[in-house]
Amino acid sequence: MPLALPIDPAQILIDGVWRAASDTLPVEDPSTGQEIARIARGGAEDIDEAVAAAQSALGGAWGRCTAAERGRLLARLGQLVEAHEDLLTEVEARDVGKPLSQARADARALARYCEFYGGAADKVHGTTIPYLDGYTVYTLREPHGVTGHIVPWNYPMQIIGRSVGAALAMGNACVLKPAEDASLTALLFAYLAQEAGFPAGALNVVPGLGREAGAALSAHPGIQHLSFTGSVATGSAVQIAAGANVVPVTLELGGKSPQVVFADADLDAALPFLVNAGLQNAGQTCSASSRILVQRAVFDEVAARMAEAYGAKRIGPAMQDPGIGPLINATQKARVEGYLDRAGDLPVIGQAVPGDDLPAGGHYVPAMLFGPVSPDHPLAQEEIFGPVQVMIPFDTEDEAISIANGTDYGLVASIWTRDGARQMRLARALRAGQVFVNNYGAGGGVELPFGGTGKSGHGREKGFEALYGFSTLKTVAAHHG
Ligand code: TXE
Repeated sequence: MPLALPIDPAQILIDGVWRAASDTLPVEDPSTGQEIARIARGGAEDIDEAVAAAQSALGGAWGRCTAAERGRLLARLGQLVEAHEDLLTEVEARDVGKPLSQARADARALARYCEFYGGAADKVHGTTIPYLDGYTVYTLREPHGVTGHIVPWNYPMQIIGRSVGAALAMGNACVLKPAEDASLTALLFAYLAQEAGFPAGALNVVPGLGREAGAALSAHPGIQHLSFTGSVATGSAVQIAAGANVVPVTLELGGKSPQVVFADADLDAALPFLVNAGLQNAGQTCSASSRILVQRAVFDEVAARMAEAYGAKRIGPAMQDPGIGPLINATQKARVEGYLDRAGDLPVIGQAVPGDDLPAGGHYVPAMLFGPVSPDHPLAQEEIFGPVQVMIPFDTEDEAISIANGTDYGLVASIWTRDGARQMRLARALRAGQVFVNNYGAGGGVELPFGGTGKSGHGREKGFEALYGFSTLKTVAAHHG
């Protein structure tokens, strides 16, 4: 069934004008494999135009907006997102195969990002600095200028909210390149931004292939900041391209995030987080918890209870709102199946298997829980980005820390224990941008600064911290005698 949209999804938005690109790309529904729309295949010339439009917006109506006016526009945009929640939910479910209730959570998060950054826009202050006699010194937080945003397909609405929302709040003009597999809600967001009254050129959207529009944006000399979320390989290429122009880059590159369960933990509280943080969005979550470290005394009990939870999961088309939907595309399916092959004879603790009645063209894979798995096995080291978790036993606190920190990544970690001193020790010892104590936030937390260490990337988005990342600091030293 074709989608009913208020815009032509095959168009790009530059300088407040929707227009066609020279070519288009198909939009596939991952639940069925069927084409449901076409989007623009933007290229280098479109990116040139979008950057030029953003530059002129900074010198025009957008650049003249006060912080309070930017905040009001974002708040209005958040209300429009809220009012269009059903549309955004359905479009996301069809476009990326995300089960309806999970797509709805993303639409709500997008509205909340607009609300949060709308409220924050006029609350970013500079400081005064004591200096030499006869001087007054103060700092100003200023926009970078034109910011580029390369967004992946797994949480389009949330990632647009956290990066474009914060960038607009600080007065940057944005060029957004959504993923070729997930451009529809980005286009709807841009449409709603126009409806909210954002001046032309404040937000420009050019869908297209990563190697074309994405590469052109990351190498563009006219941008002053780039925000990228995606794979390590592409993130590294993007950073190198931006580096040639000395453009700062924020990279969020996923992870292999552990949950560490001690024998004294409240297992009833932990269980839903242990399972859902790994299976949410079919495991295609940067902060998915794909490693479950369990103290040996309770390993069997946790394994049995997780196996039961896996058995209760249903895999199905996104529009039926199952626990687990399809993967985004055939490439991702093949990638995950490759890891399942590499599992070899690893013991299977639990699983959920796609039924025979699912649409043949959908990208469904089984959800698999393996264990005990050695910490150095590829399934315990590499980001799989599918509904696959490994369980790893440990004996001592030191061993748990060493296993938890023993990958190239460092995005999120959690600790499950009732021992307060241990909570504090591990919160410091774990190598991660976010540590949760007796809970886990996969993808959530608009207010919480988020980002990684090691191969998980650098820079922080979300929360108030993002406003510093999307601005630059000027120090003014005035000599008045
Ligand atoms: O990512 P890419 P892919 C990881 C996850 C997944 C793997 C591959 O492990 O299995 O990456 O996914 C754009 N210059 N994550 O291939 O290529 C692309 O158009 C500039 C983790 O989809 O990184 C899209 O908009 N841009 C992750 C974005 O980069 C380029 C989320 C991400 O695509 C480009 C997604 C280029 N040369 C995947 N090539 C997370 N951190 O959550 C592609 N792009």
